[in-house]
Amino acid sequence: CGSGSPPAGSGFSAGHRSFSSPPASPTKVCVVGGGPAGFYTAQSLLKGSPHIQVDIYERLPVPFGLVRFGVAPDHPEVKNVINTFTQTAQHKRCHFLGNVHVGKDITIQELMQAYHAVVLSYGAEGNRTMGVSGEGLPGVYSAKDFVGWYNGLPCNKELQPDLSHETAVILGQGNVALDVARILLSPLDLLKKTDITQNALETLAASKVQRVLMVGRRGPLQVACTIKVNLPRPRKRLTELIMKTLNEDHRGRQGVKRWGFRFFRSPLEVLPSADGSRASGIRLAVNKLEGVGDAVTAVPTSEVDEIACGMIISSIGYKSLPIDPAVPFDFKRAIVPNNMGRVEETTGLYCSGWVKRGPTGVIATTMNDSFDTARTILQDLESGAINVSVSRPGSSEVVPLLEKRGVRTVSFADWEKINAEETKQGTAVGKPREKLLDVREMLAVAWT
Ligand SMILES: Cc1cc2nc3c(=O)[nH]c(=O)nc-3n(C[C@H](O)[C@H](O)[C@H](O)COP(=O)(O)OP(=O)(O)OC[C@H]3O[C@@H](n4cnc5c(N)ncnc54)[C@H](O)[C@@H]3O)c2cc1C
Ligand SMILES: NC(=O)c1ccc[n+]([C@@H]2O[C@H](COP(=O)([O-])OP(=O)(O)OC[C@H]3O[C@@H](n4cnc5c(N)ncnc54)[C@H](OP(=O)(O)O)[C@@H]3O)[C@@H](O)[C@H]2O)c1
Ligand SMILES: *[C@@H]1O[C@H](CO)[C@@H](O)[C@H](O)[C@H]1NC(C)=O
Ligand SMILES: *[C@@H]1O[C@H](CO)[C@@H](O)[C@H](O)[C@H]1NC(C)=O
Ligand SMILES: CC(=O)N[C@H]1CO[C@H](CO)[C@@H](O)[C@@H]1O
Repeated sequence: CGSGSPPAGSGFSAGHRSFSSPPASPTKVCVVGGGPAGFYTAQSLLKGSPHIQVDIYERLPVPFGLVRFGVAPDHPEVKNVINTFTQTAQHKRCHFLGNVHVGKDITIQELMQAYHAVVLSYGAEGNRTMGVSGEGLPGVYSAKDFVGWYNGLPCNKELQPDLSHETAVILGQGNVALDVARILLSPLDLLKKTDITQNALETLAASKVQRVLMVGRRGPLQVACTIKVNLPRPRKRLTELIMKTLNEDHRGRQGVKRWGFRFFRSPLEVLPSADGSRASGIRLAVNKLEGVGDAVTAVPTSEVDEIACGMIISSIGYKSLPIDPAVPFDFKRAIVPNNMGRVEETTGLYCSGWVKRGPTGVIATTMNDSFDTARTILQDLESGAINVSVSRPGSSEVVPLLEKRGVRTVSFADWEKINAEETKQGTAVGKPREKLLDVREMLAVAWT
């Protein structure tokens, strides 16, 4: 990832007749969200035209989205894309403005007035729900929260997952489910050299979880289908997981850790403990398959199955949420409805990444679709669909407006102070970084 090249510049840039009459003032583009989609869209726009300036607004004081808060700590090589994103952020026509919650601190309409074009790249911050009774019982977690917890997402730092029971059930068999299973079973010696949070390490050290079952509604042949973007890789990762858990001795932990799959099972009900205070198991419908190929669906039979467990992690997918009432939203598909990245019914508004296509796909998929959106924007600039003859103030209007509302932004240089602090704290304990978990603490470091 990260090595792909953006689309060639449109006629809007050098080499075309329009170059002789460039816009009087820079073309100002605003990107909402500092994850892979935001950075790849910015990168591609900057390369595509010398007249474009890009401001990236990010809710958190720290950039990179799921590369920081999603990608598993034991896969550091995946995070190398951060180098490319850093180059983009340091580009002279790019600015990062962290600590801005778009939709709350500033509306999309205000951004659209200040910029020639606005790109929504704010990802998928919700979780799909199972829609079964008992889902809200203590002991049931969404994979999104569990992942956020071990990766240091500020809003998940208080999760305190209860790992005092022997069996954990993960619902779903996607790559996130695999990540969670691996973190639950990996030897501590391996994890403690990663950027997993200290808090998660301590909780995992005291874990009694011995057995992790990954439950899927369809069969073994459909597992790969959910990740069909890249068939050999998930197969390889599955094999790696099997080898890892079978071959390693789990020093310092009781017994032998086991994991396994349960196929053809859909959640029916989370079973409460006798006193009703927490989850103690899950009741599953036994399914049969109908249809062919990718369209195979699971249909429940009258048969049911129960698994006793002390922990249930629902890993059935992330979900995008609406950002602002003024922006169209398709609640059924949970995306911003768009045509090649152009948000429906809203001139000047675009989208890329998970909020554009839904919460599936690896970083390379997100890179490709962000390049596609950038290409669409460059086309609209060239065709005049975006009117650049009026100059726009960009951040020179937005930043004072934010200040008036008591919101102070975090620049990329500010983030680099946080980065240096985290790296320093990590080095002291033999980790690549120790993440700051608290937004206030991040801000204090950023603004010293
Ligand atoms: C647990 C997990 C592990 C993964 N592991 C891998 C992996 O190993 N390899 C791989 O290739 N892919 C992996 N992926 C997939 C990859 O992370 C996604 O393809 C990619 O991150 C999607 O990019 P995005 O920019 O659309 O969303 P995100 O990465 O979620 O970025 C969205 C950004 O928008 C910000 N934001 C949200 N709301 C607002 C707002 N209102 N105002 C301002 N900013 C806002 C968020 O804080 C975030 O920084 C993983 C995904 C998950 C969930
Ligand atoms: N290392 C990596 O490359 C990596 C790591 C993590 C994530 N990612 C990527 O990030 C994306 C998100 O991952 P993900 O695991 O959240 O999503 P995913 O791959 O779409 O997997 C979701 C799982 O939930 C199941 N599911 C969905 N709705 C369900 C329901 N109502 N009841 C029961 N089961 C249900 C799906 O089953 P069905 O198949 O039957 O729909 C599937 O097993 C994926 O594209 C993934 O490849 C990549
Ligand atoms: C991204 O696009 C390139 C070029 O079109 C293609 O070769 C590659 O397979 C795509 N990758 C993904 C993950 O979609
Ligand atoms: C662009 O905006 C200017 C100023 O409002 C206006 O005069 C011009 O007609 C517009 N051009 C197009 C193509 O809409
Ligand atoms: C496990 C689970 O489904 N967790 C949460 C997912 O998101 C909804 C809100 O959208 C929460 O109510 C669930 O608790």
